[in-house]
Amino acid sequence: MLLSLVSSLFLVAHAVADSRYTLELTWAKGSPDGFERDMIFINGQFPGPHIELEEGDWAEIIVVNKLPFNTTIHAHGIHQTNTPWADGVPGLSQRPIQPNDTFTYRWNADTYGSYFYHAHTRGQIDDGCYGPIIIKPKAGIAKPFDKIAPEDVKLLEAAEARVTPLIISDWRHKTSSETWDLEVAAGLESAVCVDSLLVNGKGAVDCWSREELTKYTNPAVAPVLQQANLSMTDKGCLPAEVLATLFPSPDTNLTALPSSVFDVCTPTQGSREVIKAPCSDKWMALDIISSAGIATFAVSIDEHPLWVYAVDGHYIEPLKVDALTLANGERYSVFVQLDKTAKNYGIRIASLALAQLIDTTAVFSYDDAEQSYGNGSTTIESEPSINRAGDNVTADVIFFDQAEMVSFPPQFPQPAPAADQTFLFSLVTAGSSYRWAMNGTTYDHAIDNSNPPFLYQDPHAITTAGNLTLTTKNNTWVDLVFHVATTGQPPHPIHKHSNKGFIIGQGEGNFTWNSVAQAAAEKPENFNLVSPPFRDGFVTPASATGPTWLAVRYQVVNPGAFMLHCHIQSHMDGGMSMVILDGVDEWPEVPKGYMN
Ligand SMILES: *[C@@H]1O[C@H](CO)[C@@H](O)[C@H](O)[C@H]1NC(C)=O
Ligand SMILES: *[C@@H]1O[C@H](CO)[C@@H](O)[C@H](O)[C@H]1NC(C)=O
Ligand SMILES: *[C@@H]1O[C@H](CO)[C@@H](O)[C@H](O)[C@H]1NC(C)=O
Ligand SMILES: *[C@@H]1O[C@H](CO)[C@@H](O)[C@H](O)[C@H]1NC(C)=O
Ligand SMILES: *[C@@H]1O[C@H](CO)[C@@H](O)[C@H](O)[C@H]1NC(C)=O
Ligand SMILES: *[C@@H]1O[C@H](CO)[C@@H](O)[C@H](O)[C@H]1NC(C)=O
Ligand SMILES: *[C@@H]1O[C@H](CO)[C@@H](O)[C@H](O)[C@H]1NC(C)=O
Ligand SMILES: *[C@@H]1O[C@H](CO)[C@@H](O)[C@H](O)[C@H]1NC(C)=O
Ligand SMILES: *[C@@H]1O[C@H](CO)[C@@H](O)[C@H](O)[C@H]1NC(C)=O
Ligand SMILES: *[C@@H]1O[C@H](CO)[C@@H](O)[C@H](O)[C@H]1NC(C)=O
Ligand SMILES: [Cu+2]
Repeated sequence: MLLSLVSSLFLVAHAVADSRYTLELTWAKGSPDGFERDMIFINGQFPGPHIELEEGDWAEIIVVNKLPFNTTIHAHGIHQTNTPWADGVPGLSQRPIQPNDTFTYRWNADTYGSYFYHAHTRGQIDDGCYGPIIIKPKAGIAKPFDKIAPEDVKLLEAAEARVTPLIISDWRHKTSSETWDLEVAAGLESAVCVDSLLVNGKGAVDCWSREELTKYTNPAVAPVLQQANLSMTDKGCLPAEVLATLFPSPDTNLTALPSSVFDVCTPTQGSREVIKAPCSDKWMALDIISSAGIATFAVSIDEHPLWVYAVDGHYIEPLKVDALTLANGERYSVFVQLDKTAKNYGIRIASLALAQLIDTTAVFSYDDAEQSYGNGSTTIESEPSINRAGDNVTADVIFFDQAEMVSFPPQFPQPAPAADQTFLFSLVTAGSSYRWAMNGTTYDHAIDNSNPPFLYQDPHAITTAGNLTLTTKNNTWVDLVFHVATTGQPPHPIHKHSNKGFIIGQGEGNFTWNSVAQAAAEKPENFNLVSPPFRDGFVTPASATGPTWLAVRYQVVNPGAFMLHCHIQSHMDGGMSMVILDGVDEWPEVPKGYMN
């Protein structure tokens, strides 16, 4: 009996792991910004422990669910080549991990770079369930470092080997399920108003003065506020009344909102992350990762340009910038040259959302002659490149521009010149301001509990999800065209599981064509099929003044049931997700014993 149990365990594909991690999830009191609430810890830590792998390793990640609710863990950006059952999406690749259950994820770290793992059940990212994944590149792989500093290539490689994650997030004093319940009760997307921003799990509630709130109020929202005779709230938020006018909904009931959600700001002491920069290393590498629930950030380090050398875990021709825009789920790997006076410099993070003025500062601390890292103080004495609203303070501040990013090496990878199949999505709110849809139909969370999960079903027979599933054939090229159909939508950071895709075009106005080929024939200036950005997140342009669109092309190479969704947690929870059944003609057979 024991013998057969042991041998059947070993029949599971790739039972031999190169790297094994156990992640125990618990629900306990924590106060990352100085305010105590219930939250998720991983092995007692927040954020969770670093998972460090070598390119080519088989990883084994054992998740022990000590939470009082179901969960799953998704490795964001990991391809899951030939392991679609380890993708961590409830109802698609597995059944939820129930309280006191364990689930083991085994996957190959087939490409180097910066990734992260996070809960993929409802809004649990907003409860703190995430941690970084670092995959060290194989020896001998081509790197673009000579374009940064030819004389320092060895130092840059050494800095890359020591890379430090900088996980940036937003944080609320309500749990994700309380936030959802409030949205339902108020008929309003109250998740837009957060309490603090965190860097590596540290921050504080920092209430701005009325003068600052007035000074930094975005000119785009000023007229709306003026018309309502209102101003940004003490928390820096657009008042709920104004949001309710911008996103009218039959079920709006603002009396259901406690004043702490939009209005009252109560400062906390909190704490500040200090990144120690030893001058003697000459260069430092940071993996900047957004695990945000809602906000898009501007990120900058005072007086230090950032050399962006990889985006979403993929090398690019390095770009030297002063600041970058960081959307939910994105990763930027940057080098910082340690060539300035030893003292504390500010790492400035500001939300770019129109719905809230909020920022935070972490410390980039040089050692001094006595190796005492900024002399033990966290006082910052440096000149910012961006202000509290995330705008450049002078005209010469350079922001990372995705349109300029080119893969390295440049000849690889390349999109096919034409697609075999085109899907057109019409992104809208559906019925209420907190309900969203990828294409008219909001995601049905009953799918989370589908038994068996989609991957275990005949893909041709999956009908339960109605308008929410798409099918593709293996080894074909697919165009995804996202049409932001209504005015006033924020950028949507769309994430495709398993694949990276090429962002081949974008524009303003309605997408009135049937295919990219037609559109590109008429508007070649809106497309780049030669050296397009290659990413696993695709941010649609905001539709501030009218409709916009974004076109993405990807190759189906890994059959399985994968999610396509907005990475804003309240949009995903509100239904902005669909399922792509990739490669239905080569549907995989799941190793025996994998299903939970
Ligand atoms: C999980 O196990 C612990 C310890 O055995 C027990 O106290 C708790 O009730 C269990 N929780 C659930 C949801 O079964
Ligand atoms: C606008 O609001 C202020 C302060 O709340 C109030 O004093 C003023 O009367 C209001 N003006 C109008 C036109 O309602
Ligand atoms: C609005 O919310 C309040 C507070 O929760 C509740 O008492 C009231 O019944 C709600 N009104 C409607 C119309 O649902
Ligand atoms: C470092 O701190 C010590 C004690 O607080 C102080 O005497 C000294 O002047 C500081 N050095 C620098 C370089 O600021
Ligand atoms: C910020 O940059 C833009 C574009 O370069 C420029 O037009 C603007 O004047 C800059 N803002 C400030 C305050 O210098
Ligand atoms: C989106 O909805 C429209 C209208 O129902 C439909 O024609 C189209 O095929 C849908 N697109 C996708 C990708 O499902
Ligand atoms: C938790 O997962 C189990 C197993 O899939 C499912 O039966 C149950 O309904 C789930 N609970 C919730 C609240 O979704
Ligand atoms: C699919 O969308 C169409 C058009 O919006 C709608 O009539 C139909 O009810 C939807 N089907 C499902 C299963 O949601
Ligand atoms: C986009 O299409 C909608 C619906 O067909 C139409 O009402 C709107 O005027 C169009 N907008 C533009 C900018 O063409
Ligand atoms: C799917 O297509 C890719 C790309 O051609 C190929 O590498 C892979 O082996 C195929 N998968 C299956 C299961 O046939
Ligand atoms: Cu969205």
